[in-house]
Amino acid sequence: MKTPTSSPSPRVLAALLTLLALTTLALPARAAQTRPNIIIMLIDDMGVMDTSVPFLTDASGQPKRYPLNDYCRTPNMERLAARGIRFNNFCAMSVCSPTRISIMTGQNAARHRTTNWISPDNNNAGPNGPPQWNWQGLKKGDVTLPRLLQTGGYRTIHVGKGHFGPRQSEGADPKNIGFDINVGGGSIGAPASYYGMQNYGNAGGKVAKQSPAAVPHLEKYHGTDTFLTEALTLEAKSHVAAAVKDDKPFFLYFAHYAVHAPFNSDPRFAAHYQNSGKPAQAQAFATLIEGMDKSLGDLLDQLDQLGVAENTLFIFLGDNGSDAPLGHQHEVACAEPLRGRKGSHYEGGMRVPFIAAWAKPDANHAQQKRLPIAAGAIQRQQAAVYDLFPTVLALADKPAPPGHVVDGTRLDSLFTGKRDGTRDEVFLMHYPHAPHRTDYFTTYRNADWKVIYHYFPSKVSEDSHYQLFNLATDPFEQKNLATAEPAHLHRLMQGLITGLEKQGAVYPVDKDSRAPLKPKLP
Ligand SMILES: [Ca+2]
Repeated sequence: MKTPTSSPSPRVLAALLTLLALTTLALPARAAQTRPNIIIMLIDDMGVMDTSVPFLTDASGQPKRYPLNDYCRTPNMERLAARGIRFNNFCAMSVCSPTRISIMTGQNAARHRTTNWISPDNNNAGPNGPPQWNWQGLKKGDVTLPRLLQTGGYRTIHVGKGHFGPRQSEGADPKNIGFDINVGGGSIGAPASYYGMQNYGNAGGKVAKQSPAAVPHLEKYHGTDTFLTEALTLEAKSHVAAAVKDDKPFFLYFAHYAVHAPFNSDPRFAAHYQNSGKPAQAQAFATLIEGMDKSLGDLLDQLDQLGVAENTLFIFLGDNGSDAPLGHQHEVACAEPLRGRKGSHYEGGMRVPFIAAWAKPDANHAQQKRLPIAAGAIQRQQAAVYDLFPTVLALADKPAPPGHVVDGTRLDSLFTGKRDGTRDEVFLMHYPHAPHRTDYFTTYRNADWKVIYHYFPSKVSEDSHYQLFNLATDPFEQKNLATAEPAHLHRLMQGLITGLEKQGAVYPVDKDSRAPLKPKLP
């Protein structure tokens, strides 16, 4: 009887050794050093006013401070803004998942059809939402930014909130969409708790019951005083250090759970706001902002220490308008002086901070010559979240496959601080869902003008399908011109309707017949 053995025969061993030698020879020598590293740091529910960096400008284009700029403390954003360019007209979708999938695919939400945040356990189209909307989010075979960078030789690192698909779906695991590493990402859109002493919502120790919104993978911080933002920062730094040690170019998608609700006060920063006179929730929100900013600073310090800052493109942005708990959702309060808040159809719902910088500017560096970025500058031209995809891929020399439609355009020329007259100044935001702060609407911006189409007129829409604003003369949306400017209204509505059709949008449905309700011309 033959004795079973697990050792390979000498012939198999020799073949394996030959294969190993060939594989090693085939690797381009020191390829890693010629590729720039890329970091996208995405802050949840952070609006353009939630920072001490003034983004808005006065009539002459100079930065103008407002009271929120003096309330918030973000010294490391100030540091990053001094190294690069910030945009004051950068648009995101009005809620989480649509923006995140636009960053991953380069497509507008009307096209990828994840037009609402993804509720992990129930299809949240809304009572009259389109049944064909993409609740499932991203799938394994989809063309994504991390997948393309992964096949281009990058180590792709996901740290923080995913929110790309419902529970048990492929998109629930960032590793299914092109990330080599995933720390903290799943289907949840908000953490059960920011506190390590509460195990971030996981059972065990002081927490008896597992929360459906428990943050995964951070067991080593359970039962400690480590705030969630800090735990994720330590993990991000550790994976960046490992990539540099292995001489691998890296793509870090660092999507903080901060500053999304629950508004858990971060004890490290609470004293800074206790005499502010603001409500407790607003003070807690400010501590989440400051903790996020410390994280940014720690990461910048680490890039310096590792000696890779000159070769690292750093993109910082928010995923939708502010959720600061400071006042009424449709008034000038939460994102003052902008009107509205996360989820609403006003600018406060979709205007986000955006900064692009080389982590350490050096005009003579080879990669920085390929993508020059003005330092300390403000870009006032409009851009949006889907523009990141083509910009990053061009820098990484990894074009998207020809069959993949991209709505974004490269930001290279805007990064130099100049105006680009060839660029469309159009932003289409489609939200065919309810319930949220505004239900069932589409907004369309073209240069100075902005129209909002409301599928079901209500008090919020001033009892009309249409609202029209001129953002050049009325940036805070106080004067609805829908009646006074019929020609502009017609032109803008034409653009909105054409845009939705071109992108294959799906529409809310009629209450009775369930037929799709397409927007109507006035
Ligand atoms: Ca969000």
